[in-house]
Amino acid sequence: MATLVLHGVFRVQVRDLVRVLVWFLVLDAVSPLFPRESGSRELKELNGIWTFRADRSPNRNQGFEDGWFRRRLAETGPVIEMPVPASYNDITQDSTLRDFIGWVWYEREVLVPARWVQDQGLRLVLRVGSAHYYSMVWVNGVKVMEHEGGHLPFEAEIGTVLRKDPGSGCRITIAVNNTLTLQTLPPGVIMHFNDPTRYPEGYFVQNIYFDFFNYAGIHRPVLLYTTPRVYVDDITVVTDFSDNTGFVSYVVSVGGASTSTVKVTLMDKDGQCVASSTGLTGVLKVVDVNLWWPYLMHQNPGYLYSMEVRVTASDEKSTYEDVYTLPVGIRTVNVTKSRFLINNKPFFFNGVNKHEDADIRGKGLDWPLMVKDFNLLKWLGANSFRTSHYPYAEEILQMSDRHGIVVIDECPGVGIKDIRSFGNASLSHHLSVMDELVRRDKNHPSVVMWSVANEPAAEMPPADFYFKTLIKHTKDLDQTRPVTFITDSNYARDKGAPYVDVICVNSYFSWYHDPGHPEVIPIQLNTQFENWYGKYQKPIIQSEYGADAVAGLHSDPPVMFTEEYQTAVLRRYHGVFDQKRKEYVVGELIWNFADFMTAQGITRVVGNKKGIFTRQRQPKAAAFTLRERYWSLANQTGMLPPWTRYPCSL
Ligand code: GCB
Repeated sequence: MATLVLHGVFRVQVRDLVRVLVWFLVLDAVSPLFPRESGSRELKELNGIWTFRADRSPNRNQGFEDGWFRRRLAETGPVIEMPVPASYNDITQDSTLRDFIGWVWYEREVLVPARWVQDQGLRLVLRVGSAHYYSMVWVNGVKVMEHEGGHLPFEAEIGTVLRKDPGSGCRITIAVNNTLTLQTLPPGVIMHFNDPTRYPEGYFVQNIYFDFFNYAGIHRPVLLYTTPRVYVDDITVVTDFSDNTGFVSYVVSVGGASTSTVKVTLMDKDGQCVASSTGLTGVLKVVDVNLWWPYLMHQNPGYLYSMEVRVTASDEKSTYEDVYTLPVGIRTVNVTKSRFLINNKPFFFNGVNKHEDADIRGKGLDWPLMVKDFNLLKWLGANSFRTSHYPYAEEILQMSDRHGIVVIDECPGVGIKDIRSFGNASLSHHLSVMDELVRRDKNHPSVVMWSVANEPAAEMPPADFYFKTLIKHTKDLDQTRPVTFITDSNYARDKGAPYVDVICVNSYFSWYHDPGHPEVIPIQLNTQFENWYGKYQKPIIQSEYGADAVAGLHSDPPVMFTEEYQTAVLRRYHGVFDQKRKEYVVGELIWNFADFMTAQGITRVVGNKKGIFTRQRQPKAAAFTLRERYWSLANQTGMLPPWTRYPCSL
C-alpha cells in the first residue's frame, strides 16, 4: 500500500485514507455530488417565478390543517408571484412580509419530459440548493423530503411518485419556515409580548444573536436531474505530490447496484488523459503535475484537472452506464507552529470576510453579483475569504477553485451565546451540519480549513466538551484539513481554543472598545497576539477587524463613521500585522468586504457599514488602502512575473 507524503499534522497513509473516505460514504443516502450534465445525465432548472403564500394564521399552521400541498396553491387562497432563487423579504412593499416569521409556501408546476417518466431505467432527482430554514417538500401532494437548516442542499428521488400516476403532471410544493430556536444553527428565540396596553394581540418577534438580516426563502437553484438507475453516488478525492509527481487518491461510491465496473480517467486542461485507473478506490499518479496554486502565489493559479468517473452495471433487464466529471485541483495543506502551508510554501491569508447579501434578492444566488465580487477580489489583490457566517453557494466555491481564491469554509454556528445552546440537541444538530458541509465541500481545492463556529460563548463551562466533540468529529470526517472556530473570547479562558489547529481571533479595538482612539491599536493588538501565541504556539489569523464608515462621510482629523476613520483603523492594524507576520501571524481578513443588511437597531444605519465597498459595490477610501497593501504584499513574495504585478495587470 502506497504512503502519501502528507506533511505535519495531517500525515496519513493511503490505508487510513481509504478508511476516512469510506466514512464519508456511509453517512446518507442522498448524493452530495453537485448536479452536472453528462452523456448520461440531464438537468432542468426550475428557477424563475413560483407561486407563493405566507401562512398568516395565528399559529402559522393553517397550511397543514387545510392541506395546502394537496391542491394547487391558488385553489386554497390568494397567492402572489415570488422569484426563485431569492429571499422573499425585500421583494414586496409589505413590511409584514419583510419581517414575517413562520411557514411560507412555494409552488411550481413543471413540465417533465415524457421520456424521463417513461424510461424506467432513469432516476429522477429533485434538488434544492438551499432554503432557509426548515423545509418540507411534496410532489403531487406526496411528501418526498424534509430538511433542517439553511445554506446546504437537499434532494429526493421523485421518479417513483411521478410514475405512479404519469398523467397528473408534476406539482412541486415547498413549505419553508424561518423560525429559529436555541437548538437551531444559527440559534434564535421567539419572544411573545402579552401586555395589551403596549402590544397588539398575539404580538411576537424573533430575537437573533447574530449581526445579519435573517433572510429567508428558497435561496439557491431548484432543479430536476436524471441519472441512470445505477449511478455515481459520491466521489471523494485527496491529493498529494512529491517532487513533480502528483497523486490523486479517490473513492467512488455507486448507487443502485452491488457490483459494477468503475473506470476513472484524469484529464488535463487540454483534455489529454494524464492518468487512469479502475475500481472503486485507487491512486492516480500524475507526472509533471500542475499543482493548484492560490491567486497571486503563482503565475498559473487555480489549475484544475477533470476526473471522469464512468460506472457500468447490468441487471436482467439492461445495462446501465453513468458518467460524472469532477474538477480536481492537486494541492496540499499543512499547519506548523507558526505557518500555514499550501504546497509546502507559507501562505498568508490576504483576505476578506463576506456575506451572501444584496438589495432586493437578499441571500438569493445572483450570478452578476458573484462575478462582480470575484472581479473586486482580484482588483483588491485579495487571495482568500471566509464564508462568514454560513456555507456559501457551491457555485461560489467552484469559482474559487477556478480562480485560486482560498476559502475558510464556515458552518452556520454563529450566535451560540446562550448556555441552552450547548446542550445535546444543539450539539447533535451541529455534528450533522458538519457532516453535510464536509460531504458537500470536501473536494474543493479552494477550501483549506473548516470553521465550526463564529464567536460562540467559548468561556462558558460546557464549551469545553462541545468544541472538543465538534472539532474531533470534523477531523474524523476530514483528516486533510485543519479545523478552527473564530473566537472573541479571552485567551486565558477560551475553552475551545485548545482543540483548534489555527487560532482565529476577532477584535475591534478603537471601535467597540476605546471608540474614537485608533492610537490604542498598536499596543492592544500586540498584546492580543503575544497572549494567544504565548499560550498556544499555533499560527494566528486576525479573522475580523474594521470600523463602520458611511460612504461619503469625511472628516479631518478622522472621526468615527467617516471613510478617513475606517482607513486610519486599518492602517494601525496593518502596522502590527507587518511585524507579526514575520513570526506567527498567517492572515488578515477585513470585516467586511461590503456593507450588508442587519436587523434594525440603534447601532446600525440601514445595515452594517463596515464594508470597504458599499452594498452596491462602490469602493470606499479603505478599499484603495487595502488594495495597495495586498498588491504590495503579493509583490513581496517574488513569485509573480513582472507582468502580473500591480498595477500593470489591472
Ligand atoms: C463581529 C461578528 C460580525 C459582526 C461584526 C460587527 O464580531 O463576527 O458578524 O458583523 O462583529 O461589525 O459588529
